[in-house]
Amino acid sequence: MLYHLLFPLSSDLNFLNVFRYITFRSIGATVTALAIVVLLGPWFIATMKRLQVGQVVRDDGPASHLAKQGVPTMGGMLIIAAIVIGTLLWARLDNLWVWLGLFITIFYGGIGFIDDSRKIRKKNSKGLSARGKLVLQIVGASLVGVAIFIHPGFDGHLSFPFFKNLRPDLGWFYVVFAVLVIVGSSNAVNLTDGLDGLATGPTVVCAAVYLVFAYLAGHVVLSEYLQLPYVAGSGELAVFCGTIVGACLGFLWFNAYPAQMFMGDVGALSLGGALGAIAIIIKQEFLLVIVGGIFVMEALSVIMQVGYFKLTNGKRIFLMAPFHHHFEKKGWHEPKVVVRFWIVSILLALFAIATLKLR
Ligand code: 57M
Repeated sequence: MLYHLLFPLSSDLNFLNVFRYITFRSIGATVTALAIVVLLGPWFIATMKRLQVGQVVRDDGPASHLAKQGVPTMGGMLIIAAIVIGTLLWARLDNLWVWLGLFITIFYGGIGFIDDSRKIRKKNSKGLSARGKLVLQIVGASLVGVAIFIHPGFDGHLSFPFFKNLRPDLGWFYVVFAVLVIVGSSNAVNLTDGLDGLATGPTVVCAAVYLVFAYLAGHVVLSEYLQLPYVAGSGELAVFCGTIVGACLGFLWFNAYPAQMFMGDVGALSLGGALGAIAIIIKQEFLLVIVGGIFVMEALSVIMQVGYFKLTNGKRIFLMAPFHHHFEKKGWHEPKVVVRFWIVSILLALFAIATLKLR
């Protein structure tokens, strides 16, 4: 909005020219989203406490988690508000990619909202059924996939880190692929969100890396130089990524151990969906496996554990899945598990950035 309001005045007021630059607006968006969450956080926590929107903790998990019963949850609503306000303020609003990012964030946030509120309102309710959740996630992701597919600039070629000349064309199957990436990413972040700051930290790292890649993918010269697929207009997604970085950093202020609030499914599903959609739009889907490696490992640990459990009639690979619980059960203190996972996440991000020069 600021771009549309202020940039046209730059012929008279030269300094307003700065609103032309994606870099400047991305920084503005990051700081705005961070400020919204940090400033409104105490009010939000107090309101959630007053409304008794507290976490219902399962009693079959690590014993230390029982103390988390009643911690205010659904902080994802604050994250989404910061992302939406930050994006509307700082991004160009004539950009389809920005609207798709906002759409998936709000749509998946809505799914999480229904799920969370059911769990909180009715004790012993498991929220939305797994199937119901999945169907809604597929509907939302399909709308994004179809919007990309019918866009005049659609290119169904995949791109891979390291193998820059390998570019198979998926054609219409790209829509199915988009659904797999968005739904998978959303659920993987959701599974990871089980310790204070565990999902928030790697989400900041992922969004920061995608901020850089979105900027490059939307830049004719730089994308060509780095042999990245050029996606016209995708640079604006850097602004959207900035709001995710800012909102999650702000949230971490309260979500760091010992957490004063959790994000709930409303936060985890929407952030994961947004990361998946960004990866699809800028055609860096496989990069998400590297930069979001923590989410991938968490999801794999569940698949392996459940598969092995069924095959062997009750034997386990990990002491408990998702595998952050495994380390807790081994006696690691919660912040130690979280910070070590962050370290791995940062290393993976550096590796992801290195793929720009490795081919
Ligand atoms: C949700 N939710 C947390 C919070 C957060 C298939 C199966 C493996 C699914 C999995 C599952 O349900 N995962 C998704 C994980 C929950 O957090 C809430 O949920 C939101 C995210 N969706 O924002 O609102 C609990 O996580 C802790 N937490 C923190 N700090 C945070 O910042 O400490 C969350 C955020 C909170 C809090 O304790 O209550 C969750 O873990 O429930 N299921 C599981 O994860 C279960 N695993 C399991 O059953 N494993 C089995 C195998 C055979 C499937 C096994 O290994 O034996 C565990 N979850 C829990 N207890 N709570 C098992 C025990």
